[in-house]
Amino acid sequence: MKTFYNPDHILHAARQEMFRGRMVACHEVPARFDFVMRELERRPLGKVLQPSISDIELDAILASVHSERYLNFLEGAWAEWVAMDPANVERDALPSVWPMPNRHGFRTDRLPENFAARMGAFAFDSGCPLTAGSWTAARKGAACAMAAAQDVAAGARSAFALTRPPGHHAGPDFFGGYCFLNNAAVAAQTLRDKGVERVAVLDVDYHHGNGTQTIFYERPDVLTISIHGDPLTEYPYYLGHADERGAGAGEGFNLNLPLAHGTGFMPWIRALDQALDAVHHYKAGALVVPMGLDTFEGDPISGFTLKSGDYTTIGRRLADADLPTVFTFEGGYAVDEVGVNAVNLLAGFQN
Ligand code: Q9C
Ligand code: ZN
Repeated sequence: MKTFYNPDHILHAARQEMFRGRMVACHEVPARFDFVMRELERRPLGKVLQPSISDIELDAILASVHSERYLNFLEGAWAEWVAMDPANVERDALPSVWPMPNRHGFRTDRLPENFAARMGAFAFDSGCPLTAGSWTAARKGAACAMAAAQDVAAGARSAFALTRPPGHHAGPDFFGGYCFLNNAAVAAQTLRDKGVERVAVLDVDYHHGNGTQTIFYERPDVLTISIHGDPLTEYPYYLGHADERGAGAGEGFNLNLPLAHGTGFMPWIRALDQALDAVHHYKAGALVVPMGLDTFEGDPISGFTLKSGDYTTIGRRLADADLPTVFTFEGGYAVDEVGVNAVNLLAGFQN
């Protein structure tokens, strides 16, 4: 399989994230990308190349998965942050105030003019710093996802979009969980636009794919499935329960498989088989796998206990679905091992 990589990922390098009243070092660091790249050089899967996607194509696909006002906000956010206080060039931007539902709903129909207040309206946590280069890095990453999907739509068995920041927590009009633009949704929508009638997204990141679920929640043409830590105890907490099944025309086309903190490989792979049954039953024409490696036993912020060798098995099992498949790079914060685990999964798929 080809790997479409984002050389501009490095433009997104935040320093600290808010965690329980303190600023702590970011988990989502540029070295994650380097470890995957190095492992791909050691165990090649195919060509490694940059995407060639025009700005027009990219704008069109982004507009079909995110709202216009959200994209406008992200594009201008850094300039606004610095305009608010010139000293802000030294600090990453984080939200500090959020809308809460009241008797009028959320009233985000009338966005505040104040930048900090507007930022809170588009964010769901304070652990996702926005830097001077976040927009460009995320945008170029979305181009990788689009290129990978185009390659698969043109007949490739599989393709890998290697980029950061990750994407699966980004919704139609919100960022959070280290994600700004939803790369997996971009891949799924690209496959739809290229004529694949039914696309399945099977999210294997430790955290529920709340962004992807929200983007496709009312649509029957994209089946969204997520295997993740139970939101009762695990991030992102407010979405990802088993009773979320889709709505309207999308009813029955979202499947959540939450598993308890501490879950090991045997129950995890049973959930994967259940997910693959749903993909088969849906008669999907293509598969998108938001590939998080934070299910690993050594992950510093997650709670499953998968081992490096398990990722090879997962890759094989995914290949058994016998569908054209796009992989996007999502979480995985045991930095030294993330390359081996990612390439184990991809090689397991390919071999
Ligand atoms: N101190 C992805 O895996 N923070 N996002 C948890 C850690 C949020 C994970 C608290 C985790 C987001 C793409
Ligand atoms: Zn994750």
